[in-house]
Amino acid sequence: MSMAGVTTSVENNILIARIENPPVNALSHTVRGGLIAAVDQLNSDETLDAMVLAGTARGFSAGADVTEFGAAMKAPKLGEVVARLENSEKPVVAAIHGFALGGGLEVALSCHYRIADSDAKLGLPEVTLGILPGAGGCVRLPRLIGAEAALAMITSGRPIAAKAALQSGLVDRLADENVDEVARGFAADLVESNAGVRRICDIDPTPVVPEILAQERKRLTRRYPGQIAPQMAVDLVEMVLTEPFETAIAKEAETCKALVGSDQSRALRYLFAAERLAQKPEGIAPDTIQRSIRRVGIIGPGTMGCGIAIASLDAGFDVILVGRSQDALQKAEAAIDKTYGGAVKRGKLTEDAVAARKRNLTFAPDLSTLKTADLVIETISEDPQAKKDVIGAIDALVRADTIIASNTSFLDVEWLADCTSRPENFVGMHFFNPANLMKLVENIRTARAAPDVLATITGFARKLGKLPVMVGRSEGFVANRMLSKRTREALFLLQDGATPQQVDRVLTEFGFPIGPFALADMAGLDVLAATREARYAGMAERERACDIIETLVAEGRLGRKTGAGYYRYGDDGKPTPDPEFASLLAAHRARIGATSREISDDEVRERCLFAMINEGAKILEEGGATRASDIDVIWARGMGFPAWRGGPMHYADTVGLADVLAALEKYAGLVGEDFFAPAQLIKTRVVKGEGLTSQAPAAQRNTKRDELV
Ligand code: T1G
Repeated sequence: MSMAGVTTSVENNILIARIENPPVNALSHTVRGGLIAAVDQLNSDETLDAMVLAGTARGFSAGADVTEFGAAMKAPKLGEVVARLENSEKPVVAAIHGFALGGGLEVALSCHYRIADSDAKLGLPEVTLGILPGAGGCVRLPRLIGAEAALAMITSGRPIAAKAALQSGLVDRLADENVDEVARGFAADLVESNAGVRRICDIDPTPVVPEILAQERKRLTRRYPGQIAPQMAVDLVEMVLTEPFETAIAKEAETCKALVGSDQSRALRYLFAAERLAQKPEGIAPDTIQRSIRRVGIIGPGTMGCGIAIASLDAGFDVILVGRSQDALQKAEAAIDKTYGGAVKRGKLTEDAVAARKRNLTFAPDLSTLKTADLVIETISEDPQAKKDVIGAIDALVRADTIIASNTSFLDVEWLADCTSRPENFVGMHFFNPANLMKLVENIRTARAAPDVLATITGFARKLGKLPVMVGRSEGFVANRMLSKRTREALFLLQDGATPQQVDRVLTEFGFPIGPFALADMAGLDVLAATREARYAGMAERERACDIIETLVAEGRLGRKTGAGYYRYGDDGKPTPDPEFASLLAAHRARIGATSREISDDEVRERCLFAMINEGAKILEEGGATRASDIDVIWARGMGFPAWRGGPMHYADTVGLADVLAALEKYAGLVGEDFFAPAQLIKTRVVKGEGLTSQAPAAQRNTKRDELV
């Protein structure tokens, strides 16, 4: 028998119900209906003794259907489905392969037994969407595996491996192959031994000492500052330990429902969709056939080149790393060995795995070895002429269909494409340092690049485990271009009367993991001074005169590495305010004739963030990004913008774009037209009553109408 979303068949008196809702078996309305029908069939047909509930294709189930979140959930709701499964009179065995996530795991928890494929992942990722499990996960999991282990899963949102699930008691048995078969055998044994049902609702929760919950609250405040869902998870689990099962289930559903309507959840759900949309760059058909990439050439064995080499080796590619001298190549090899050595020490990789990767790596002192490369990434220093020469030389050497990518951070990609005879096969791939760890990659679409080349670099970056976002031609692309505006304002604020500690505090309170000045000290002020020098020609007068970095470098204060920069660093490596810096700043103010005034925290926040938002809007209107949501993915997933605020563009809409515009106009008067003249796009959208992330009128966008369980 088949019901849309769940199919059933019978084998030896055992009902096999299969969730079938590609791609990830989300628990949409039809699946929920199908699950109820399956339980009804099991309990009404006397010839049936037990049921195996399995998934299909990629996994068991990825949970509630996030595309249904905007509307009231149609009956049967998920809460009803899991109650019906748990209350079945005949045993139900979940056969989990691939993944059981969120509502998917809650369905499995309502089954009486759980068998998992040894490669399966089980988790409650709701917190990453700003909500909490709302169909019994917070109530059943602590009863089954204890409050502490349950809290760890609920508050981190991270799935656990099947083996760990077995150890904690979350699953009853692992299957090395064919989990459905094993589950069927398990069900047959249950019937044979008359074992009957075993419901989690009948387990009495084990109390937990209050200190553990208090410690957990403190840890979560530090780990997820500003986020409400993780804190509420502790309250929920505490409640679950004392309240009767049914009351706990009702309170859990209420909490989840309230969170779905929160701004934080809306922002995180927006990002979930934005991240996936970013993988489908505009103008490239999803079925575009990608070119085959096997061998990757990397030119420039510096930090960036080595990082990209490691990422490529880790993903199983052959890598040819080209450097100009043996000395440079030896240094590169030492750096790569050091990274891999660290991974072995931490137990992340075995010696054998490292040896296998190194076998795929060739160090080459000249370009000729690149003839066989399918993709060549150039990572030499940002010297325009040197880049031009190297790219021209690669072009003359490699196959006609080989893709050439430049890792430039701010050079004009069209000008670089002109150095080749293959502009259709030339793109930018902007990795971030350290490239083996940082997930974000800005792929740069050149005007003449072929669609299959763009599809290929998207696919290649994904294979490296990166999050690629396609951006357009624009100086500094999206991340660095917007960051430079925040840096500029942070420095202007120092001239106007703020301190590094105030600016850093305001931005970390906003949710950034680190403030701009502590970050600058970490990056090295000499490095930032060099970037400033490169940008000097394009700077306004006030920016040129704001030479605080140069003063610090001249004083030998290069940041953390010299023990002083904007802050002073003791042996513990912690930044502390430094009176010497305060005198340097006072001298700087006196020299340029700046008058210092009291700066409010609101002004710090608005100037730093609105300068970025304004730049983001300019990037959009110039085609440097095709979607506001792509900019948000870059910032929230790659640049530390608090994800629960959705990214800068989404945040502007939350504040209200008209208010952002009014503030920009105010600061244009206060700081200067050069710096705060509002982007035309913002003005137009405000006139139309639209936001940056959506064409829909603000009132329509902000309706609160979500129901889930
Ligand atoms: N609902 C609807 N669509 C989903 C979905 C979901 N839960 N999960 C994924 N998709 C779509 C996704 O948008 C994409 O679509 C395609 O599936 C492939 O996904 C009551 C409240 C399962 C590990 O948070 O973690 O249950 O872009 O590109 O990298 O307590 O998707 O192709 O059109 O991500 O292989 C909790 C979220 C829900 C799980 C697969 N569940 N999903 O990763 O592919 S809340 C989650 C994932 C809940 C209950 C509550 C991953 C994955 P498109 P993908 P992937």
